[in-house]
Amino acid sequence: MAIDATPRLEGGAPHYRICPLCEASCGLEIRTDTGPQGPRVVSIRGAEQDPFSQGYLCPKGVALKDLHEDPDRLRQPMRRQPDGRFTPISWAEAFEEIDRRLPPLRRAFGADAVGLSIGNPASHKIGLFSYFPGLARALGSRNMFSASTLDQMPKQLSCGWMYGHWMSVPVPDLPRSDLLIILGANPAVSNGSLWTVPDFRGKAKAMRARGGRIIVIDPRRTETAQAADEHHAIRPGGDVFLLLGMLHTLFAEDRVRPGRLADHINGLDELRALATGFAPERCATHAGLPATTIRQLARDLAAAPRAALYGRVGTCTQRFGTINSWLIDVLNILTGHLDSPGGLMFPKAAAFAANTLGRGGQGKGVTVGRRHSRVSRAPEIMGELPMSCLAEEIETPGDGQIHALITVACNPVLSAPNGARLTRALEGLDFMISLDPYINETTRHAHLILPPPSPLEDWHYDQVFAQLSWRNHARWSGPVMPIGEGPEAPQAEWQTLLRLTAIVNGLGPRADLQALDDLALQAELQRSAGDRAEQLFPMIDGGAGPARWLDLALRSGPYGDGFGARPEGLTLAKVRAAPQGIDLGELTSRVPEILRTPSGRIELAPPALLEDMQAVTAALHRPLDNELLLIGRRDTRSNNSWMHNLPVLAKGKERCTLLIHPEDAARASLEAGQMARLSNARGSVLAQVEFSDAMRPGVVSLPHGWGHDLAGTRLQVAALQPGVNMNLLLDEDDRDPVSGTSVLTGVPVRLSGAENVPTANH
Ligand SMILES: Nc1nc2c(c(=O)[nH]1)N[C@H]1C(S)=C(S)[C@@H](COP(=O)(O)OP(=O)(O)OC[C@H]3O[C@@H](n4cnc5c(=O)[nH]c(N)nc54)[C@H](O)[C@@H]3O)O[C@H]1N2
Ligand SMILES: Nc1nc2c(c(=O)[nH]1)N[C@H]1C(S)=C(S)[C@@H](COP(=O)(O)OP(=O)(O)OC[C@H]3O[C@@H](n4cnc5c(=O)[nH]c(N)nc54)[C@H](O)[C@@H]3O)O[C@H]1N2
Ligand code: SF4
Ligand SMILES: [Mo]
Repeated sequence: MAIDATPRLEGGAPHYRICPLCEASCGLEIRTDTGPQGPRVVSIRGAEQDPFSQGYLCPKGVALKDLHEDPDRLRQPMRRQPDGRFTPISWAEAFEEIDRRLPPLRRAFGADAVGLSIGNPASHKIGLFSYFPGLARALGSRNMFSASTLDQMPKQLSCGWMYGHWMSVPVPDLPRSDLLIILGANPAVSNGSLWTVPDFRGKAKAMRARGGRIIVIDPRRTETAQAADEHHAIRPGGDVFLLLGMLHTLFAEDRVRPGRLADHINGLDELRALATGFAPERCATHAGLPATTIRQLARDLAAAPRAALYGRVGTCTQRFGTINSWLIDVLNILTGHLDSPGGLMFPKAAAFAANTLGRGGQGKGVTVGRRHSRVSRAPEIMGELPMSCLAEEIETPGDGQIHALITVACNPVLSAPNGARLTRALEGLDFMISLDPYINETTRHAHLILPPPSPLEDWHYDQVFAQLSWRNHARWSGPVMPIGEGPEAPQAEWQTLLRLTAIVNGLGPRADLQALDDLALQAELQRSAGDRAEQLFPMIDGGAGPARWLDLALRSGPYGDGFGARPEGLTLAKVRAAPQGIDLGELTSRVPEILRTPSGRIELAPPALLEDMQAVTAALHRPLDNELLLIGRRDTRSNNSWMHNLPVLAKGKERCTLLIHPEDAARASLEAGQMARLSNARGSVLAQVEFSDAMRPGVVSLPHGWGHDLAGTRLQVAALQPGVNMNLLLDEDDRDPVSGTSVLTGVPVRLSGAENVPTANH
C-alpha cells in the first residue's frame, strides 16, 4: 500500500522511519529533496521490505509531512507573558528561568510539591521514554501521573501479578490462529493496542481466508466487527459478567485443559470456587448477552485448537478493568491457549525487556501501594498515581500539595475526566513546564513550553512496542532531516530531560550533559557487569544519549553479541546497518523462562483480585437502571487529542458526532444532523446527531480528544472543527480502585434536543 504525500515528485535515496504515531509502528519509506527553504518531504510510503510492517501504512503516517511542516508546531521554547500570550525565547533563557524557579519551590514545599505527568507519545519516543525515569527519580515526588491510568494500567497490573512483570503482556499470535475473540477493541481502526500489529485488517483477512474465525464483542458493530464472522453487542461494563459466565462454563462442563501450563500454575482451586456463583443464566442480564451466547463463546474458545481471546481499551476503562484483564488471561490459560502457537504469546524483544533479563523462571514479582495519594488515598502502581487525582492534588491545600507541574507529552485537559476542573487547577499553579510541540488545551497553562524536534529530525528505536509485537524484530530509524544548529535549534528531548534532571539535582542550567550521561552509564555497567564495567565502557557505541543505552541493551539482550561472547549477535551497529529492520522470527513459547513471580509460577488467583470479586458479586445483585450509556470510539484519521491540526487528516466530514441508534433517537425526538445535548451531574455538551444501527440500543457514542474551542491555544486548523470534549461528562472519582484507572466508558447520560436547553458548552 502506498499513499503519496506529494505524488509524482520523487526525491533521492529513501529514508526509513518507524512511524511514531500509533502502536502499529509501521516502517515508512520517506523521500526528501532540497527545496528553496531547505530539505522537504516529497513522499511517504509504507516500506515494502520491512519484515515487520511489510509495506503497510495508514493516512496518519502520511500526515508526518503535515506535522513536520505545521506552522503551529513549536520550534523554540515559549514563555507565557502576563497577558497569556506566548513569545519565543532561547533554550538558555528557558533553563535559566527553570533554575531560578523550580529548586526554590522544592526547597520551600518539599519534593512532593512538584508533580509530573507523562502522556501517550512518550512511549513512541526513545529519548523521552529512556530519560524520563531519571527526572522522576531526581524529583522524588509521590505526585507522578501518566496516561496509563486512562488506558492500559489494568492489564499491566494483572500481568504483573500473574507473570511477575508489568511488561509481560501476551499478544495474539494471529498468523497461526484459528479463532480470535476480540473484546472491547477495534484494531481495524486503532491498528492494535498492547498488540503491535500493523495492517490488522490484512492479517485478519488472510486468517479468515485460510478458514480462521473472528468474533467481536462490542456495544457497537465496529469496523472490526463488520469484517468479522460474528458480533455480539455487549452491554457497556458487562464484560466481567460475560467472562465469569465463560469461566463457569469451563468448569461446569469439564472443559478446563491448561495443557503444558498445568505444571506452571497456582490457584486453580480458587478459580473453581469463585466460578460457581456465575452460571451464564445469572450473568446474562448484566452482560447484556443471552446465556446461550456466553456458553457458546466458552465452548468455542475451549474447542478451537489454536485460539486467542484478546481484550483492550474497552475492557480496561471500566470499574472492573483489572478483573477483566485478569479473567481474559485466565480463560486463555484454562483452555490451553496461553503461550501456545496461535494463542496469546509473549514476544521476546531484542532490547530493554525486563522479562529477558537476569535469571529466568523466578523473580521478585511486582509491588503496589508503596505510597498513596494524599487526598483520595489511591495506591501507587508502577510508581504512578491515577491521572484523575491530579486536579485534587493541585487544589487541596496542605503538606504535599502540588505547586509546580511538569507535563511531558500529555494533554489531560482533553484526555482525562473532568477537564474543566483540571483547567481551573492548572490556572492555580505557581509554575508549570510542558514538554510539548503545541500550545494546546493543557500547555496553554504552562509558564514555559519546551518543544521536541519533529519526529523526522529525530532517530528512533522502539523500546516499548517491540515488547508487544506480533513478530519479533529489531529496527532502528535514523533522522530524515537535519535537526539544525545554534542556540535556537531544536533540542533532542533526552537533552531537555537530562538538563531538567541536572537542575533538579542542583547542578544548575549549564551542566555538562555528556559527562552526566557518562556517569550514569558507568553506574549502570557497574551494576550489570561488575568487574567488567571498566573494560566494557569504551566498547559502547552510539556517541551520546539513548543510542549508547540502546547499544548496551541490544548487546546484553537475548539476541545480543554479549560484547564478543556471541560475535554473530546483535549490536547497535548491526541494527543501524539494516534500517528496514531485522526479522527475529515468529513468537515462541516462553513459560516458565518468562516468569518473574516469587513462586516461579503463573499466579491465577492474585489476592487483591479475589478481594475485589466481592464488589462484582454486589454489582450482580444490583438491578440495572435503564439509563442511556455513553461510550467512545476512535477514527482512522484522528489520534487521541493531538492530531486534529494536520490538514491532511482534518479535512472531510465532521467526525466528532454522536452516534445513536434510530430507536433511541426516535424516543428522544431527535433527527439526524440535529444538535443534541448530552448531560449528567458532571456537565453537559452539545453534539451533532448521527443515526447508526451499528449501536446497541441504549448506548450512544462520542469520540474522545475533541473540544478544541478553548481560549489561548494555537491550533488554527483544529479550531475550525473543534468538536466537543466528551470527558466533561466523566466523573474523576469514578475509577477501578484496584488499578486507579478511570471509568471512560458506559457513562450514564441524558439526551435532549439542543433547543430545549442553553447552548453554551460546559
Ligand atoms: N473518553 C476517553 N478518554 C480517553 C480515551 C478513551 O478511549 N476515551 N483514551 C485514553 C487513552 S488510551 C490515552 S493513551 C490517553 C492519551 O492521553 P494523553 O497522552 O494525555 O493525550 P494525547 O492526545 O495522546 O496527547 C499527547 C500530547 O503529546 C504531545 N506530543 C505529541 N508528540 C510529541 C513529542 O514528540 N514530544 C512531546 N514532548 N510531546 C508530544 C501532543 O501535542 C499532546 O499534547 O487518552 C485517554 N482518554
Ligand atoms: N486511529 C486511531 N488509532 C489509535 C488511537 C486513536 O485515537 N486513533 N489511539 C491509540 C491509543 S492511545 C490506544 S490505547 C489504542 C486503543 O486501541 P483499541 O483498544 O482497539 O481502541 P478503541 O477503538 O477505543 O476500542 C475500544 C472498543 O471498546 C468498545 N467498548 C466500549 N465500552 C465497552 C465495554 O464496556 N465492553 C466492551 N467489550 N467493549 C466496549 C468500543 O466500542 C470500542 O470499539 O488505539 C491507538 N490507535
Ligand atoms: S497505522 Fe498509521 S499511524 Fe499507526 S504506525 Fe502505521 S502509519 Fe503510523
Ligand atoms: Mo492509549
